[in-house]
Amino acid sequence: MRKVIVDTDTGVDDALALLLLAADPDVEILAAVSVFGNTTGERAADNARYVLDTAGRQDVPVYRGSDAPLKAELRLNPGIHGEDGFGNTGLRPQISVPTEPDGVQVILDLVREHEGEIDYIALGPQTNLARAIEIEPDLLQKLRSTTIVGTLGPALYGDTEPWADRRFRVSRDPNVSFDIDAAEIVASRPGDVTWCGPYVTRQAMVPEQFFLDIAESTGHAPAELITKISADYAGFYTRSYPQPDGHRTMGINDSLAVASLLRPDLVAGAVQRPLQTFEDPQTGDRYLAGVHPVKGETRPVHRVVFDMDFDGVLELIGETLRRPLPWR
Ligand SMILES: [Ca+2]
Repeated sequence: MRKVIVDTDTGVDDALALLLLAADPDVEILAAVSVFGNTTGERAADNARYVLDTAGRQDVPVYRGSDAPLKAELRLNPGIHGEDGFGNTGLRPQISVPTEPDGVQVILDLVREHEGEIDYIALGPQTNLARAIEIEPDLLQKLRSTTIVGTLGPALYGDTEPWADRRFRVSRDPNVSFDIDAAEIVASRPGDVTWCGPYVTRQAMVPEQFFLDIAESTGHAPAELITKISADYAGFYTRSYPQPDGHRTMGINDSLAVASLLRPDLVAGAVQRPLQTFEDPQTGDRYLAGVHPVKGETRPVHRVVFDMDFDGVLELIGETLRRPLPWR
């Protein structure tokens, strides 16, 4: 069994990613820990609880992690996942996730207990990881692996302004932008770390109809949950990324990172790079990207994914949502 900690700012694509983990018979989710991002930390925790309950996984514990960035001001954007992270559907679990124990302490305790055995997957800002690293500087080396949704991707040789590269303009990198200080802390530590950012994930647009068809043909609660919470979300994606035939579409960002962990064969391209932050002088936005090593490089090297087998990921999602409950 693969032991996993999932760190989530539970919005729509996080919900789908959580379902992939919850359905996998080879995955033991030791804990889901919330982080602010797509919504408040409080709602992120309750949404994770709701997703796991919907999947019949009441056995998976959810904890409250960080509610704000390390130093930066908390600025949420309700325009994509809604105020509640669930497309303003107002869905909530029967019992809200309590504020205690502190999710970061839970992470530290679990890593101590299962040193070298845990695959950590961060679907939101890297704040929980950074706070845990501040207490346990070798945290990443004590994890079996760390997979993070973030970075602009690997910069090309000689790129000194990655945001000027058209490839990077497909999207911003919300998770890193929310808490660049946390991202820098994580990027500065050695470990088996994989970054899978919007440069990859925004290539994977899925027609909303894909989910509607599965929900309608199976009537399974997890598939129905995704269609319920994604109506506004698909509206945002359809406006932002108009499709040639006008069909409604949506991103599945966090699922790609989960797929890269569960199904490494679906990673079509990745490089080992040190990471560096850049500041866009026009907007003041700061970004993290994998860069070519310099002579006598001393920075730790992490893995940056730049391509995936998107059809394979979609197949994995389809299989998962068509699989009848119970998943345990
Ligand atoms: Ca997320």
